[in-house]
Amino acid sequence: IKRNAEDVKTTKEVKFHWFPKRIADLDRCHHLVTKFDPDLDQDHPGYTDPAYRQRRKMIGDIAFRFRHGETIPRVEYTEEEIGTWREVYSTLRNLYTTHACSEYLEAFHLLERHCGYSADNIPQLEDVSRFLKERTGFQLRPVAGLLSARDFLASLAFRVFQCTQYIRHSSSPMHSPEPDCVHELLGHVPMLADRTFAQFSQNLGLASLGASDEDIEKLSTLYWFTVEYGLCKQNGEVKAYGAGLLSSYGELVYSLSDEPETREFDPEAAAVQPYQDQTYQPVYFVSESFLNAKEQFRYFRLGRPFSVRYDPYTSSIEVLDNP
Ligand code: HBI
Ligand code: FE
Repeated sequence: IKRNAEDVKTTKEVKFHWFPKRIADLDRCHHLVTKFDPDLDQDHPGYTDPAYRQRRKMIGDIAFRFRHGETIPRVEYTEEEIGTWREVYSTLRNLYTTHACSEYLEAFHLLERHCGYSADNIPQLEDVSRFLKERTGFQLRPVAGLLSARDFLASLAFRVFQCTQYIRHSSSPMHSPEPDCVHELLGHVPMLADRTFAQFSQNLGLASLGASDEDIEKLSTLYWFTVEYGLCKQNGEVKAYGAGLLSSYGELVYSLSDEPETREFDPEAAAVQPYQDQTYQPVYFVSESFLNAKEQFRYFRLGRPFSVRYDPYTSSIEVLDNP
């Protein structure tokens, strides 16, 4: 993305990008990436379906109009949309018992009990956001599509998860080239209800504030191999915790089979590992635990000339100079 001159501030002759300091500044972190947009990407399953594109615009408008602090408007999903959800939900649910980590399973059951998670209902973002806020302080805000890595990571620093509200095209229920509510609600949300995982996510976000483009690329890649495609050890078995796995039947089965290569998680290695957004990953990283991953990340070095601290009382960032 292009940024104009006023987005680049100078201190001590070091330039760094503008970044949000208060949680309401996230209203400015809305730069979308058009890579998988159904209006522009000819391979998108909804490209030739004007009704789908119209629906996407309607739901996208909720996100464009949304400002921090507002209630997230509810969407009345159509029978067709609920049908798509039902197909993915019922297929994946059977796999979770054997393939998902225990933290995921625990949260998933709570979401079924308290948050309208079921095969016949697409949960509302406002209800899920309230649930997360009570569990870990995370909250959701609606977003209209794939966000720039910089804006997406910045929101994590405030324990805000930018969440799509539309659903994938009904012609391809088991796959979507871009994030949609199936991916967010079944992949990300249960993990954000875990305290240690929530802290790890926020730490990735804090590290991204004001970072160089190169460091944003490293943090995104690290995010990719942990939050999206991470595996972990539990009672001598390997389980999935990555959202890209937990929202994809095919890759969830594949990642835990003996086919792919797996390596012990190491942040320095994961941050520079080439990744795949069109097909299954060539390699997966296995963490001992989230606590372990979080501790390892403390020693991850970036080129930023200052550090930041989050003040939870005011939901704002303090910048600390440390030469
Ligand atoms: N945007 N809406 C949305 N959802 C994501 O999960 C997401 C994103 N933008 C970037 C991103 N994820 C990551 O792949 C990293 O680049 C941070
Ligand atoms: Fe994701």
